[in-house]
Amino acid sequence: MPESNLAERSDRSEEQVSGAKVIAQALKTQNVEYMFGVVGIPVTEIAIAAQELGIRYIGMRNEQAACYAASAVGYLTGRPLIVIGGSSERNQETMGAFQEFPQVEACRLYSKFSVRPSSIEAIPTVIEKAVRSSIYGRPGACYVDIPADFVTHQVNVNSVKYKECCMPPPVSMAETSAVGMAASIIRNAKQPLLIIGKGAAYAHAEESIRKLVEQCKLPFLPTPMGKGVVPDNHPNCVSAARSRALQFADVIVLFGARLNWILHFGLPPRYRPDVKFIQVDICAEELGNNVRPAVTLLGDINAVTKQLLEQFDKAPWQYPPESKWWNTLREKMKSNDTASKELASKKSLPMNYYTVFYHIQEQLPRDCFVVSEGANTMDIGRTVLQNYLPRHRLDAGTFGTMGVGLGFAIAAALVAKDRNPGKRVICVEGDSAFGFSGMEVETICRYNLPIILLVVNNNGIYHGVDKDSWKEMLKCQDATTVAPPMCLLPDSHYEQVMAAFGGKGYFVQTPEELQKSLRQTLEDTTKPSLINIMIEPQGTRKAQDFHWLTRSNM
Ligand SMILES: Cc1ncc(C[n+]2csc(CCOP(=O)(O)OP(=O)(O)O)c2C)c(N)n1
Ligand SMILES: [Mg+2]
Repeated sequence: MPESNLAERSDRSEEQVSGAKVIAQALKTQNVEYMFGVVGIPVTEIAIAAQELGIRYIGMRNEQAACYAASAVGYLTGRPLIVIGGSSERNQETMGAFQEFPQVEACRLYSKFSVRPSSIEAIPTVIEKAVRSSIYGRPGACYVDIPADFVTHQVNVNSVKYKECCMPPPVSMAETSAVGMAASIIRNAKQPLLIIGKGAAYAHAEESIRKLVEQCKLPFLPTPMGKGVVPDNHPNCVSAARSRALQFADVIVLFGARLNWILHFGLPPRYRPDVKFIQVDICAEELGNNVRPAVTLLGDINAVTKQLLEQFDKAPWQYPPESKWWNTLREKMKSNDTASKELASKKSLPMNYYTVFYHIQEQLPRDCFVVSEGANTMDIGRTVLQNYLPRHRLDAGTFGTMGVGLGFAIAAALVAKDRNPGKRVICVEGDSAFGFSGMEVETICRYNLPIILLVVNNNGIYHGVDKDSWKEMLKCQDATTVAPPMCLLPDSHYEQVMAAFGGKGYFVQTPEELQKSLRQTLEDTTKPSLINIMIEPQGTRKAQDFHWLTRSNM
């Protein structure tokens, strides 16, 4: 609160302020810019109070989508998620109050800090701690519980003390001896590989990692959300030979990438049993998971990469660009590229995934945000759609949670509007994935965010059936007994959902229709649009070296 206001108020000690206003002011003091939610008793007043203070309030259609949107804003701006939940009045607790539930306990499992302030006066301290906890160390969500009576009750303005905005997270660096050891292991590697994870993107380590890649001429592989930290079209990017690179690398440096299922736990047969991992991570508890690392570098990923660079500045070294390893990787990339291009060039209808993504990639603006979810849609799309900038890809990530796409797209569109006007948001959705948060199309239209939604429609989850087979199936028996669980209603007109709220909808079946509608949507920067792209219901991805890459989608 500005000093002058405080001075003015100190001599009017009877002035009262509601809990809702205290919450809003505490959030504002912590530099919170965006609030996403669904209002109802008792939280409506909090949203209104926040708007009065200039916090942007975005009303969503579902709290899940609101959380997804807020978490994506957090990822894009470095200010993770604070969840504020309204709970029942304290004096009705244990009596079976309206929506009574042990919310603080329930959220404790899923958040870094979960608490109910002890009084309205305690709210600013608790909110400062929630914001600080969410951004210090490994970032993560925090929960603040607000009983209904806190929202409306009034307290004396002078009894509330606002806490200054917390300081930015301190930057930690790795032990010097460990950095020296890591550099020496890299220098002695025969088949080195860098893996760039989401942590590197979050840490804004793009400049230093790119310098390391280029100075030492090392091959690198991004994880799904690490895409763009170094551009996908960089000559040292070996994404197109991913399995090969993982399988035969003898030294792997992980920059903010966990050895979880996405990286096949770091275990054979996907890796050499004797591979040496160098783990760079901000979270100590992550170090040593699944595999015993050769060296661990605990600290801020950008700062630690700079420490590594110092080693290579002191004693310059580069990995020979004409090594056998580089040649193996290049050969594999070439053959995989050829296989994808062959699939993409197929003229048969309905289209396949590769044809669709090839045409999207052709027109994708280089600086756009790409949001994606689905199974095949997301996995295949990721291999074809390129990212050239860090923090410009948002997908279902570690948890593979369907339903995140529209919230993420809304977040990216808001951040783009405020910080990078003109940048487009392309949201590539499987038809099933789209359904999880489909009503957020109304939110997109209400705030007139010019998002381009692309629904890759194969009539189902992983695959479906065509219209005729569907009809045939229903002739014999009830759908609940015969319809394959993966099937959704064939040929659904998802574009009409967009049209229903005033956006532009397209239904496309051919490459020409897809090209044309994409061109039109990209030209129109004033409106949201949805292109419903029909593809073959039984189409799958090209053959994989390892089956459980696809099995993990289940
Ligand atoms: C919240 C949630 N529920 C269910 C699943 C299981 N699941 C994985 S992918 C997927 C949808 C895949 O279908 P679609 O989005 O149409 O993509 P496709 O593979 O058909 O291209 C589902 C339901 C999940 N990952 N998350
Ligand atoms: Mg599908």
